[in-house]
Amino acid sequence: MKRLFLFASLMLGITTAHAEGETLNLYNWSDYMPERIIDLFSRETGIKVNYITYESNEEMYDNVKASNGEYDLIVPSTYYVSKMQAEGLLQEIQKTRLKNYENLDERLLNLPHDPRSEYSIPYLWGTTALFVDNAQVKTGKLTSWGDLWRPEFKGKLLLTDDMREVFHVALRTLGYSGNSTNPAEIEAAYKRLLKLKPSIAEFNSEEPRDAITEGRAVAGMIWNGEAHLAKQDRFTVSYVYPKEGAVLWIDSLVIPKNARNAEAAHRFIDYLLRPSMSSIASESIGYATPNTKALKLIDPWVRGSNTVYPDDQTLANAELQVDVGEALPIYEKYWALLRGE
Ligand code: N2P
Repeated sequence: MKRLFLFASLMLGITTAHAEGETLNLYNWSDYMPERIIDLFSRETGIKVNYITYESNEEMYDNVKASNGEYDLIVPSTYYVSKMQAEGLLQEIQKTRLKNYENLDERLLNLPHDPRSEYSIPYLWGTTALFVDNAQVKTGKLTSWGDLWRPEFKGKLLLTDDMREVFHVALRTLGYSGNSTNPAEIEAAYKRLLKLKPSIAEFNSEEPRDAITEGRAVAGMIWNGEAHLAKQDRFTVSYVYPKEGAVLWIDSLVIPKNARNAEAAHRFIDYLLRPSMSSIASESIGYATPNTKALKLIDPWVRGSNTVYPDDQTLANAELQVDVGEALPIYEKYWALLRGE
């Protein structure tokens, strides 16, 4: 027994030595990859993971575009997968290297942003909807995005620091698509947002749940995973799907064309596709996994949560984000004006 143990640790030593010095530069949203997964991966492969964060697709895109191979793996939303692919910024994923690819739910593959799933592997998906701290808002329920414009919220709202999402909300209250490419509609949304401005306590995509748990905001818009975690700290918080429909998004793993360590990126993707790892991700950060086998391992308390795994009707009423193509500079212009830049 003792011998076997010695042998096993020698083997482990050899494996570690093999990849010693290797690094995977993971460029990802904040709070979007549990440390436990990174630790387990590094222990098994000897590859060190350098976790660098961004707070928005736009920030990530600018940095990847200007990069010189510094990023091996990134996690854009649908509309940046298609944009970056069209601009030649991504490399094809070698699916033959992914033993666990078959665990993925087919409904999240071959979607319009990557019609043959050649460049992206879904990591997590989720929603952006309303939250309210019922202990502090006593004037009736919040049921629609439009309720955020109530005068009582002056200086008390949290919004994600996310251009497309914030415009999505305003566009929906006007009855337009959250993916509008019509300049007049985008301008109307901007004017509507100007009216909301006095109510905005903060735009926060770094640690949005802190604004809730520390009492800086009493209502607003937030990602479902952040709401799931905030609710555990502050029981009076609820996550509400607005009647105009939630924002629906999918974030995927992609490898930049100029990545220095595409080999390690593939290994990490395959590692994440293991049901045991995918379920850790969903459970600990409160977003939904696209991994069918992982679903079965998830704590029923999380699996059964309508915040983390929205019901079919909520999903049918939500709108998936897509690329707005040439309308993007129009959004950017109004976003800068809104933010006072
Ligand atoms: C979590 C990031 C959520 C990603 N911090 C939203 N698409």
